Amino acid sequence: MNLRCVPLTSLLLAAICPALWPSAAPAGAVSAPAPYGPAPTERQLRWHEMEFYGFLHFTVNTFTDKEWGEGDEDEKVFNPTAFDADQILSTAKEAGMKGLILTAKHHDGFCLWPSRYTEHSVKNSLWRGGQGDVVKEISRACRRHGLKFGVYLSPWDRNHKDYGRPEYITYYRNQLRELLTNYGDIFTVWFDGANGGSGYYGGARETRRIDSRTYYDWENTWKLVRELRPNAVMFSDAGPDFRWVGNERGLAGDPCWATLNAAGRYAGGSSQGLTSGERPGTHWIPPECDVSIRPGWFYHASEDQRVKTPKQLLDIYYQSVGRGACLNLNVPPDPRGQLHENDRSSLREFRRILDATFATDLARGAKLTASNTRGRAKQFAPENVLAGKPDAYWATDDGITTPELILDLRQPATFNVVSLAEYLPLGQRIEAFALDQWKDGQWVEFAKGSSIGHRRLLRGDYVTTDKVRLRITQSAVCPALASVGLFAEPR
Ligand code: FUL
Repeated sequence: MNLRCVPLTSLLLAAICPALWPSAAPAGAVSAPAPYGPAPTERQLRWHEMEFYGFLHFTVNTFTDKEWGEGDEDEKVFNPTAFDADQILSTAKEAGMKGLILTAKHHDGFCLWPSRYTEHSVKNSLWRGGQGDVVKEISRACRRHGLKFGVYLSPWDRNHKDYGRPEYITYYRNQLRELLTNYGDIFTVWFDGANGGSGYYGGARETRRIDSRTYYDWENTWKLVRELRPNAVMFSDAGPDFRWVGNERGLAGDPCWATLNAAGRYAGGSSQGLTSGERPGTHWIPPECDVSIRPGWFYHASEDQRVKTPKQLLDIYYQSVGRGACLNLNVPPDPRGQLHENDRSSLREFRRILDATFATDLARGAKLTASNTRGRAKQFAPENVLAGKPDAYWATDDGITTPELILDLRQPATFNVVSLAEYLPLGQRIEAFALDQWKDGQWVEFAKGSSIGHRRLLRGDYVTTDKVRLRITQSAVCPALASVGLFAEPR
């Protein structure tokens, strides 16, 4: 092709048929929208992509049938009869989890790894003759099965004699250092907000209260994590990388903003505003929904018949992942050191339904018409929302905050789930939207919402139509929409 002919050809085509050649501007000539408000870091973006991962609550409680150990448990009670990291990992993988977070130490202070800073660990248990290391086995199994590995290290320690004193902070950081240097890559460190109270405390058996705002000196602990594992994201009630959603039922708010006003917040502080986030917010601190597949966080045989059903898990999924949060689903190993069959079968069916739902995107191949495209540039064309490319998005001109996008499906399709996603590097921009179906010669609204963020799933009655219209009804600045999908749950 004669390259010198291209501009002329472009102009001619654009003049004759703008619909076929919407890119009046040469690629790159139109600038991208300016980011709005706080935006995610690279490590936060990687975390958003995970969407669904698991929690493993496992310690002496698994053998004493408690939820919170006192700290005075004999190490010998920890004795899984058939510990099998591969059984746990293959279950998590089949369920679609992208990572697992292990309670390396829960409030009882018992360490699942042979820490050199305490005797209260697996090294004094009967399991594997005191030679075992659960952190090592789970972290290695994570790598074998392609899942990321994360650690939970309870700040509250009901065993340690120094808890409540400055010496304990040194102990805590020493343990963190062990976990972050001896077990390979770590995707997250999970800092629990539950703090202080009665305990064994090296034999003192008393109640110790701490000031959660100052005692832990979080700033310096966060620094240590950044230094040792710069790619790891940190959780607490207040971030810094992702936040607690404010309940343990796995439910994000509606709306759910990824942003928060960070000033004055700390782990163990007020949970006000955590469920819905705050707009526009000073920081990007998106929510994680943590919830257990059973009533308790630890395994109790008495709860074997109370495992959440696939339907309950799906409802949680749509109200967590479907509202732009990540879902952290706890699956507690039993005294064998394996996941119970009831939990496994519920997870299997949950996954089967999700896979069947998202196998076919009924919007693929649709003809798209937007009321506005930024600079009429191909780079920001509406087709980007169907492209499935992480860096492509549809954007409008600055000042155009209520555009419309029509998806002509070319033939009738039946769906009950709509999936939307914003292009996160430019911040959370869209504040309200509505969806219409073409029905009996007119547009009829069938769903509406406010926040979108990383992913918004609207699940409702089945709709059969050959045309769908998305109306952005409020946006702080011009929207940047990364994807639109239409899906049908199996009936
Ligand atoms: C809470 C803890 O007290 C529970 O035992 C559990 O670990 C949950 C995830 O966090 O704060």
